[in-house]
Amino acid sequence: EWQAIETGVGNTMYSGQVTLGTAPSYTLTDTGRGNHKTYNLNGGTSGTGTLFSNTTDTWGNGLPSNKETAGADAHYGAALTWDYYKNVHGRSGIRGDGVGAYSRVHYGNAYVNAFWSDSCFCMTYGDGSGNTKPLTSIDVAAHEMTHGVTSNTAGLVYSGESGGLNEATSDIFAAAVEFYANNAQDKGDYLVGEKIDIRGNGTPLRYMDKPSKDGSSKDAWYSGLGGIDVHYSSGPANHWYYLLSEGSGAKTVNGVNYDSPTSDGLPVTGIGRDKASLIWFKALTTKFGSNTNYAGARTGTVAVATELYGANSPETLAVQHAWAAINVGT
Ligand code: ASN
Ligand code: ZN
Repeated sequence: EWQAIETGVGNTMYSGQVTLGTAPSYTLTDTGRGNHKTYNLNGGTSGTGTLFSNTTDTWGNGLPSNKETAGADAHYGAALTWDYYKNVHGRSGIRGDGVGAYSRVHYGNAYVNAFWSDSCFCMTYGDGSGNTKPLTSIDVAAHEMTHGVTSNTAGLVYSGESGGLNEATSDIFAAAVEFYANNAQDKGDYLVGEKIDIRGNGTPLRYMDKPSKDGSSKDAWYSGLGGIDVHYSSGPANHWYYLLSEGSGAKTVNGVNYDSPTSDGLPVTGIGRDKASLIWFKALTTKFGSNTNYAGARTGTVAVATELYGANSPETLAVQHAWAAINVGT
C-alpha cells in the first residue's frame, strides 16, 4: 500500500526555513528516512524525554528560546546526513539496513557538547552556554551520525591512532555533508563547528586545511601522535582530506580562505572533494578495521584509489602525495 510521505516546515536556527520529514498530526518522525525520530530531553540526561509533537506541521521559530527550534535543526541535520550517505554512497542508514536512529536535544543544563552513543543508537545535543550556541548545526549533526557509521563499519577503536582516524572520519563527512547540503545560511567549508562559536570569539572548533590553527591539533603524523587526544590526532587525516580535495597552498572556497601547507614541502594537486570522499568512504567500509593506524590508512586508501582509478592514475598519485605531505610514507 502506498502512503504519502508527510513533510512539515522547520524554522531552524542554522539553516533557515527547511522541509522536515514528519508523521501525521504531527510528530518529528521521518518516515522517508527509516523513521528517524527527534526527542526533547527538556534538561534531562537519560531516557528519551518526549517525542516532539505538535498540532500543526510547523516546527520552531528560528530562535533557541523556542524549544522546537533545536529539534528542527537536529532533525534536519540527520535527514541531510541520511540523504548524503544514501544518495552519494548508496548506504541506507547508519547500519546500511534502512533503519533510522534518533536524536535527543536539550540534554542537561548548559551542556557544551554533542555525542553519538552506540548503546542507544542515538545522537544527543546540548544547548551550549554563554556565547556558545546550541550544538545542532549541520556539521555537528553529520559528525555525530558518522560516529555511528564508523562504529558499524571499520569499528575504529576510539583511542590511539585509530581514534584519531575515527574522529577524522566524522570531520571529513561533516564537511562533505555540509557541502552536499549547500544551504544558503551555512555553505560548505573545511571548518568544523564554525556556527556554534564554541570558543566565544567566532573561531571554529577545528580547521582542516591547517589543523594546528586551533592551537592543539597536529598538521602531520609523528611518532607520538597516538598518545594525544583523538580530537587532535585527527588533525593529520583531516589535513590529508583537505589536501587531496583542494590541493596545497592558498585557495578560497565558498568565500572562506584556506592555506594548506605540506610537511615535505612538495605541492599536492587536489582531485576534488567528491573523489576524496569516495576514496575515504570505500576505505572505511572495505579496508579499515578496528586497529587501523595512519600507515594502514595510507595502504587502504591507495588500494581503493588503485581499484577505482588505476595504479598510475592522477588520483592514486594524489592520494600518495597527500599522505607524504602529512609525513606518512614518501
Ligand atoms: N562531540 C564529541 C565527539 O563527537 C564527543 C566526544 O568526545 N566523543 O567527538
Ligand atoms: Zn567526534
